Amino acid sequence: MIFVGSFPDLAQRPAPVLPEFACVGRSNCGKSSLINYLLQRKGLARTSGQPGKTRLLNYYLVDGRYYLVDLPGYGYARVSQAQRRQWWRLFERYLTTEDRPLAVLHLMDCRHAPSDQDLEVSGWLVRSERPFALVATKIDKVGAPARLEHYRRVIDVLGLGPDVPFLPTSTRRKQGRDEVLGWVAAVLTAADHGV
Ligand SMILES: Nc1nc2c(ncn2[C@@H]2O[C@H](COP(=O)(O)OP(=O)(O)OP(=O)(O)O)[C@@H](O)[C@H]2O)c(=O)[nH]1
Ligand SMILES: [Mg+2]
Repeated sequence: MIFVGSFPDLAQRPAPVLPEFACVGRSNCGKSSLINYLLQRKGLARTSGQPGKTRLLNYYLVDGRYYLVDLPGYGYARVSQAQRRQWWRLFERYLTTEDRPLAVLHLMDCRHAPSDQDLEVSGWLVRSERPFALVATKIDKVGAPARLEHYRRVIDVLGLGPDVPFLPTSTRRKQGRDEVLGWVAAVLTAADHGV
């Protein structure tokens, strides 16, 4: 794994063009933590108890084959309106423009019901026909008996069908890594075979 760099906008993304797996989700939902966990490199992607930590598009090259991309979270109240609007536009363009091979990990903190922005992002993903998976984060924060109910609420509010992979994770308890990497591998294999 190589950290390729941080880029303020889409025009400056790195060459070569390789498949990108973007971690998207609300501010503080655990995107950077998931990337560290997937790459088994503590502290590589910057994480924080304070929302708004990730401010650029951060690219990590994995096995020389694909990029994991850490994006700023949406819905962070403590940056200016103008900054939030700028990120949201960047984000929409990134998810809806067809200029690069892109698959998306849409992360949701499993404790919370999806927000309006989560719904909007989910709608973009469905319409884009790109491969995407829903990743439930921080499952250690919900007791096992209540988990299924939380999962069901997220899936129902987003209105997703059974064809969308649902991947529960906990970076704290180290759960879900094999499932997420398995999905990434399956998407890469399908792309290799032109599926
Ligand atoms: N209990 C628990 N806490 C987690 C888990 N994953 C992340 N966190 C915590 O959640 C907080 C936010 O994590 P980040 O990875 O920085 O979240 P982010 O989505 O990258 O946040 P922004 O970059 O600010 O949008 C940190 O305090 C993490 O330690 C998890 O699986 N379990
Ligand atoms: Mg982050």
